[in-house]
Amino acid sequence: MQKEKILSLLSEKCMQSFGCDLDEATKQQTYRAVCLVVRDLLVQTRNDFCSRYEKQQAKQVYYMSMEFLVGTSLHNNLYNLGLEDSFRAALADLNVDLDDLYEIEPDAGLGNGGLGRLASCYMDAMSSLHIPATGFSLRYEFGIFKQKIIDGWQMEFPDNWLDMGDVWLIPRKEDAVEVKFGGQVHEWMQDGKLKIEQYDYTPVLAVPYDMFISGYDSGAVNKLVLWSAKSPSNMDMNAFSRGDYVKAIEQNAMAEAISKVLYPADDHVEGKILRLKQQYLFVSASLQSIVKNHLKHFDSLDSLPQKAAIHINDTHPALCVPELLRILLDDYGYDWDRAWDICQNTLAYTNHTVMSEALERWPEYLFREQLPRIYQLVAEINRRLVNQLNTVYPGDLAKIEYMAVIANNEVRMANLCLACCHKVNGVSKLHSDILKDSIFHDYYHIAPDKFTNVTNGIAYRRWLCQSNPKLTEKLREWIGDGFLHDANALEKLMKYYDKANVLQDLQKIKRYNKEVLCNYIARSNGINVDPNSIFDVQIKRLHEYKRQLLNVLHIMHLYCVIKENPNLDIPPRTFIFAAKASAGYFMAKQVIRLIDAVSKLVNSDPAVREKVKVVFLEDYKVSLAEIIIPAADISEQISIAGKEASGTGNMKLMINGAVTLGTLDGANVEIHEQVGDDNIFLFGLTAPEVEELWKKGYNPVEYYNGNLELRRVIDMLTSGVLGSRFDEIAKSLLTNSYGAADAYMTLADFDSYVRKQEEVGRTYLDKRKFFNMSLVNIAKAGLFSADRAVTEYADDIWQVKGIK
Ligand code: 26V
Repeated sequence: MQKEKILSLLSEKCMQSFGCDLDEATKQQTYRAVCLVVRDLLVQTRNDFCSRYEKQQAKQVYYMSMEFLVGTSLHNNLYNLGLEDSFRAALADLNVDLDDLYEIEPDAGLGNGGLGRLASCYMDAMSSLHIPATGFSLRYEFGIFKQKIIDGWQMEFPDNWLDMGDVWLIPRKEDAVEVKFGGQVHEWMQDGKLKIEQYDYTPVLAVPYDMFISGYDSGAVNKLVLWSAKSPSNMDMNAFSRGDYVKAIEQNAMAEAISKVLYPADDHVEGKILRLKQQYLFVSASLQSIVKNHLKHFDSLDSLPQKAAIHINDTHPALCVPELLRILLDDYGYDWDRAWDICQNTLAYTNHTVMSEALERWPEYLFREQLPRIYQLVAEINRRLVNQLNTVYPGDLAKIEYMAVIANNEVRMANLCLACCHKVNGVSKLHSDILKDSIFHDYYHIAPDKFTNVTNGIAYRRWLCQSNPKLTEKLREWIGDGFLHDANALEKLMKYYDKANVLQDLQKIKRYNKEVLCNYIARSNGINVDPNSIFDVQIKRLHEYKRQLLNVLHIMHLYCVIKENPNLDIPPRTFIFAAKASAGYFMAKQVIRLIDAVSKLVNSDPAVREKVKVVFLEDYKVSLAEIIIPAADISEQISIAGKEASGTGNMKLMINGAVTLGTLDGANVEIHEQVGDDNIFLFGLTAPEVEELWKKGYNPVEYYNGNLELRRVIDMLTSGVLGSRFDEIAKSLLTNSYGAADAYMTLADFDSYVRKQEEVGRTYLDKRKFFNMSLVNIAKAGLFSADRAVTEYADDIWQVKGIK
């Protein structure tokens, strides 16, 4: 597109939206005008795409997820449309730097971490692969909280993203649907058929907002539909007496509270009514709209499984099972067997965690009270399931109870999905094996064909091409443009494995990206960091199983070693952390406080700070990850083996040339398979060894007593040298007061980790060797593209095809 054309579109938009000329517009107005012009372009492409797939009566994917961690959209859309250069040039005429506009855009932080970002990566990939897809979620007014660290403590502040982020959303008020909460169920017979009606319920309106999702160099534009809760406005407020008026306003606020805020936790089920309401609102509204759309094009719901693949992203949308059943039975008069058959063949479920405290369960009374009709259906599903299990496992009450959907006064969402969906998958080989061998073993036994694996993938055009333009430019020079469409083509880089000039260029690019990050760190933390030091990066949610603590204990160990021997010859290191903790997660917040204390100790000690620096970057989010990742040398993936379902940060770091320092957990296993022993730093117990050690009886105190280096750092926690004491952390490692001591085996893996870190240091001294490793990591990262992952879902689970 010519820049003149762009300028005229921008002028028109500016006048239309703000009543001013483009050259008088503020930066914010220019930003909005640019977004609106881009949005119009997406609308046109989308219309063409829709008419093509509708004509072909193509099957569609409906991706249901409570979270989509979209991040920013302007850069991504311009890049995908191939319009970045022309917009940059047009804006330059107005003395506007496109990069300044990028900075204005807030992240759409509608997710907590890996699960939400994965959903967004998959939407991008489906658009790039021309697969017709709609994502469904909630339009949270407040996304994931903004994090500040004050005196070492994490503080949470509201994220008012809609202020500027609303430009990408198109409301469709006319398509609002009603969702019913509470009340009673009335059942009666009519013409020999059971009739059902819910009465005295509280209605809430769900209003859809569309966000368009572009694909790379693709004629396909899909959309994300975000539901916003509204109180039905058909009550005449003025007609109420004063008391009722206040009550009406109160009800208004209660209805609208449903989509107010994203739950900022990914670690612990709390059984809060509001979260159940969020889930039902978005599930019910989405299914109503899917059904309506289907009936616009086909004459009955019999063909739903042939035309719609509904995907349940973790258990959060598991209410899809009873809600689809309800629609088929109550609204369309299907009998149970036929309705169940349609549900089974339409629905599929992905599990994203084995942590039992994160597997969703609802108190039965609360579920029944809020969703009376849905409860009846879940109870009937459970009754039939238990009958069936009684024939497979006669008399094995313990097993049947373990597999039941309702037991111990709780409704278990994972079992609901397992009982119904035609496919269930884990997100890495190891994780899928653990599902089959352990947590879902009994379901695997009765339906082995249901279970499959799809190893996660990333939208690498965002994580490599957009966030690391220098590396991308060089890759195009070295291996051509093929990798822009096909990530496997990155493998061509292998032919330069030992080419000195290529390795030097890789080093220069890394150095450049490190300088960019240094500037960011100087601005945000006021710390000067040496871009020649090793950038050792651990960025992810803060969770005990991810073991940020192991990383910190090693830094404390380094501190001691340097204090002991100030002339120690080691390459300088910068340890970089970024992580949000769930607001109510005490231990996680203690670990942040510890990182903060260690960074103060280390960075202020003249004998140490030349060799080691520690930086905690506040407010980790997609757009911050995009700055950190291109600058990383070492990717810390150090969870206790068996607990990290996959990880996707590991993939983003790898494709940017960082070398993994990790355990054999999640997708690290496949990363290891790709790069081989020589291009990864592996340490620690394997998943079977962890199991074995639990069985044998794990006693962290033995490690503490048997390892002087370890003992020294654990003692530092309680000695006061860190400025304050960290008694709770020490206690959680050594004593059995709540749960097992050192439940994540940090002490067991400490020595192995420290020795591997020493090897990392030695290796880095040989730059050529290190950048050999870095090159192999980039070259072998193609497997982890979301295009590959989505293609596997499309072929094996959804049975959908891209549109020609
Ligand atoms: C769980 C819960 C529990 C109740 C409170 C709210 C809430 C919100 C989210 C979750 C899901 C946690 C699961 C999760 O995020 N898993 C991550 O999924 C990534 C994508 O598959 C994967 O790479 C990570 O290893 C996995 O931890």
